[in-house]
Formats: sequence, C-alpha cells, structure tokens
Amino acid sequence: MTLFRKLLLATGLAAAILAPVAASAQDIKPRIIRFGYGLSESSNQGRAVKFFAEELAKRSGGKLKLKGFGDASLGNDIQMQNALIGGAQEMMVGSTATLVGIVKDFGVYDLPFLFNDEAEADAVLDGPFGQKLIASLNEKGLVGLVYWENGFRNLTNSKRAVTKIEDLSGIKLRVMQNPVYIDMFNRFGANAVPLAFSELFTALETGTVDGQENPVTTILSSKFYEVQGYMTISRHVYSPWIVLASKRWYDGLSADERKILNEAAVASRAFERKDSREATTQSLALLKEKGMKINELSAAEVARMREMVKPAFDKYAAEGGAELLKDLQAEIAKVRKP
Ligand code: TK8
Repeated sequence: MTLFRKLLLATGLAAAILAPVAASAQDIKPRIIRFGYGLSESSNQGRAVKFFAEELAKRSGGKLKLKGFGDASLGNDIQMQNALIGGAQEMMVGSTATLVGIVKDFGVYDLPFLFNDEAEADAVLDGPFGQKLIASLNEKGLVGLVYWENGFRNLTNSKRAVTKIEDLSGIKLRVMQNPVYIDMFNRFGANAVPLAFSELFTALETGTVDGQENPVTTILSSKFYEVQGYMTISRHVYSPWIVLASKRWYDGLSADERKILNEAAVASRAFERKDSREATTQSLALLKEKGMKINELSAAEVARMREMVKPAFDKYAAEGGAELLKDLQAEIAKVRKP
C-alpha cells in the first residue's frame, strides 16, 4: 500500500473518494418506466406505485424514473398485459384473475374460499407455488416481479341486502374477465357479467349491472358507495395483484438494473400489504359513514356457498386444472395453522 493510500484511509477520505467510483461502476442508464394501473392515484394501489417509484429513484441515484399512470389511463388490465408483451409499455400492476387469457393456470387463485387469511396467502404466493406460477409467465413475454394484495373480495349491489345466497338471484353482477368468476356467480344464482374494471363505475351508475365484488379498499377508493347501497362482507375470494414487466424490456436491462428493480419490487410488496391491511379497517368504517348498509355473511351461509360451488372445483379440475388445484390445496394445508 502506498503512503498516499495509507494516509487516505487514515483520514477517512478514502470512503468519500472511493464511494462515488463504486456507484458509477454500477451499470445504470437513465430510463423512464411507464407503469400502468387501474385504480386511482389515491387508492392503496396508487400509494404503492408511488412508493415503488421512490424506492427505484433512491436505489438508482435517480436514474430509474417510474412514471405511474392510474385510472387505467394506459388501458385496462388485459390491454396493458398485451402492451407489455409487445414492448410498448414497461410495467403494470393488475389482478392475477385477468391474466387467464395468457396463462390459464392463474385462474386457480379465483376458486372461492381457498385461503382463510392473509398470512396463508402471503406464504403460498411468496413460496414455491406462487413463484412457479410467476415463472410460467416468462415464455409468454412477461416477467412477474411480486404479488401485491388486492384483498378478500366482498359483494355490493344496488338492489337489496344479501344475507343468504338466494338474495343474489337475478342480480346482474359484474365480474372480472375470467371463467372461474363467471361460473361461480352463475352457480350462486346471480347473472354474471364480465367487464373490465375501467368500465365498472359507469356500468353501475347507468344500471347496466346491479352489483359487483371487490375488496373494501377498492369499494371506497373507486367511490362505489355512491352507486351501491348494500355491501355484504363475504370474503369469497382472496384476490392477488401482480406486478409485471415487459420481458422484452426487462431482458434489455443490465444486471445491476434488474437487481435494483427486483429489490425495489420486494420492498414495495411489504409496503403495499401493510398499507392495504391498515386501509381495510379504515375503509369499512368510512363506507358505513357514507351510508352503505353493511352486513356480514354468516358462517352457516358461507358453508352453504362452499357446498354450492363444489361442482365449480370439479369443473376446474376436469378442465385440466386437477394437478394444479391439488398442489395449491396441499401448499395451503402446509401453511395453515391448526
Ligand atoms: C384494477 C383491477 C381491480 C380488480 C377488478 O385494474 O377488476 O375488479 O379487483 O383491482 O385489477
């Protein structure tokens, strides 16, 4: 070691001089990342996108700039997925349920009453089962980074309080564009209408549909209480969101950039789940304040619903999903607290 170097180290100057060298040695280019999402900027989804943007900026010295586009301004979930595949858009977050046109297996999460609580969902989604499904997106031109929480879904409608399954009879109920949802709600006696989320508020307002189902956070942030008088806490499906990148774009990133992106995504997952869970309790109270009539589905009624949708599980299994469903149920059993 030269005397000069010794001196530098001794005086602590070394850190000051060597640190910027190390940072610039990282291969990061200035990039704009167009990140689309369906909910509003003030929703739990919007807050998490903002957090993600800040994390990326922090970790890349301001070079990776994420620009969020809320309210489906870049298109609905399905349109954005295709823009990612084609390379016209870099990133998005949306429901796993709308991915079924690209990877059918994502429909397995939509079978009702699989998860009992958020902890089970986290363990399975972040564990080998969820990660294997994510990996299956690669050959379709997408990279799945992490799952965020959309949440347990509940029913709302403009017609009547739903305290038993029969109350759903004849209700035109908007569902996501996904065969498992259509099948499930038709079995419950509703009239399931698949529709993009971006068209939902207007459809409720004009009476094209009578009801919909979503987590309470979304029911609040999308102002569905303005056009829906009744809500039933049914928690019929735990719905994940998934953060996606265009594979074409992702493959062009340097290893350093990919590392930053992946680490920021993992950080955003922790933020988003915590934030959404806190918001769930608050949302429920606010929806009451807004005047929604809210009831909780009884355990007995949930049991009847479970019984009623058994054929939906059989149908899913018969149509090629048997092994996947078995795997998922086994994973849930592993993480379930006795
Ligand atoms: C937002 C949707 C939404 C979902 C739905 O783009 O469509 O009902 O719950 O969160 O992905």
